[in-house]
Amino acid sequence: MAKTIAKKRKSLLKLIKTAFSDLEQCEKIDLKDTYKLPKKKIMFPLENYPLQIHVGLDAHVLHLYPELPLDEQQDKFSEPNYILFDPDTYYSRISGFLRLSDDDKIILGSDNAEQYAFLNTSKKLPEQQLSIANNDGKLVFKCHHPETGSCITPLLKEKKLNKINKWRSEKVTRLAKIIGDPREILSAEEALNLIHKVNHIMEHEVYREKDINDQPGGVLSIPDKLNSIIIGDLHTQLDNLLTLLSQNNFLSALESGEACLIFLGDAVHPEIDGQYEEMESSMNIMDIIFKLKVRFPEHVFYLMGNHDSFSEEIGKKGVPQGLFWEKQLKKSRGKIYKKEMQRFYDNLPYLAYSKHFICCHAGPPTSAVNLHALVNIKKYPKLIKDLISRRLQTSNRMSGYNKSDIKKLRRCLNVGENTPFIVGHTPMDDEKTLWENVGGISRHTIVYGGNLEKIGVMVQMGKNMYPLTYPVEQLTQLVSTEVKK
Ligand SMILES: [Mn+2]
Repeated sequence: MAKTIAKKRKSLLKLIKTAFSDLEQCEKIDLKDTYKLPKKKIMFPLENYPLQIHVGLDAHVLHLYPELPLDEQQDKFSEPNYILFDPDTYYSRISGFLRLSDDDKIILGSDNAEQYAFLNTSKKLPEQQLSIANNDGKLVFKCHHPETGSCITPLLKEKKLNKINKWRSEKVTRLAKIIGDPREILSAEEALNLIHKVNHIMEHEVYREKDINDQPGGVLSIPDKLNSIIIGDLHTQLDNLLTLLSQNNFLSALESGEACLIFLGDAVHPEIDGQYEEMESSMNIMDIIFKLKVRFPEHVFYLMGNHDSFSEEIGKKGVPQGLFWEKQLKKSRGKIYKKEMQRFYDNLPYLAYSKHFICCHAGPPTSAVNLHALVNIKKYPKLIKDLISRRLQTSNRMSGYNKSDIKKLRRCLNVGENTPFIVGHTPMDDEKTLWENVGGISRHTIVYGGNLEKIGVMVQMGKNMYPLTYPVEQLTQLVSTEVKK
């Protein structure tokens, strides 16, 4: 293994030297390995090696890594991706990055607010300083202003080469300690114990005002400073959830109490053709979410979705999934467990918000509303229906919600008029997992967690919410293997 790496390194150096033989070498840094980019385009067939990039006059350091699956057995992702990030923040707090997918181009410059937030680049950069394109796995660099300078350096030391996946593997180990073997189905007794603990927490869940009957109310008022991570309908895709927890500093931020996970409901009931009746995966994912809730009672929240129910009306293509769900729970875990699940549903919040976002499963209320009614939502069946089932208004669906409903909700919650409104429930296509400004409504975002290829989430960093997307990996398998070690 070490030999192959050494060999690869050698051939890479050779490659770089060929590719950059006509380049002026950057004089500031290690002359052997660092190249100052000229104005003309440079093509660079980077394989599995990361690069360090110095951008602009202040030589701000960025890292460009190939995005590789954690499991070495798994093939590379279908398309060669790279991620660009600031190594100073990337490993230590929840932070953004830019993905350079095939045929993508990133232009580093002063023209993009998200770039400052993600990469901490200087605001003094020219509008366009450096562009990096991914052309079928080959990187094309173009430095638009050689006078302000950009350099690249290959990161060939083994420690750097494997840094991301080593860092992620440590999280898999921690995750395994928290959730145990995700492939192991709990016994009826263990499951009952677990849901008892969860329901005990739910009776006095933090950040929830009680309703007039002294029951947990419909609203979670999340502290502004807690970095919220908002996850759309998982529909039993456990790999998606575990992939997410192995990424960024999400797990560390949960452990340190700086972040919280907010599930937008509908973690149950597969959405895959031919699997609508299968209910074991629903039990399994709820068990995992329950384990997270017990481990992080004040930092994991689950909002009510329309599938979180035993109703005969809930289903997909004629399969009454609500009824199948009820039957499965009674059969595998007994009547008491089923009752406890109903109690869990009865105690769920419907909406979460802070100064920086509002979220719920489906849509905003479509009629007059106030905070008191939202807290006492159980008295208002129409309000419940709006929040967990209503979809966006279209020409074929006039009964849907619209821009003014979102506006009213912001006003009712006394938050700024540009506060992001984030929902799940209505994936817009099979390709993506996160859609912004849906229906032409600014800061109206839909997130969906059940896509088989990728998982997108809305993540709070400071005062803003940002979309981040990750390729789904077989983390259930990896965590399971880790437990058995
Ligand atoms: Mn739904």
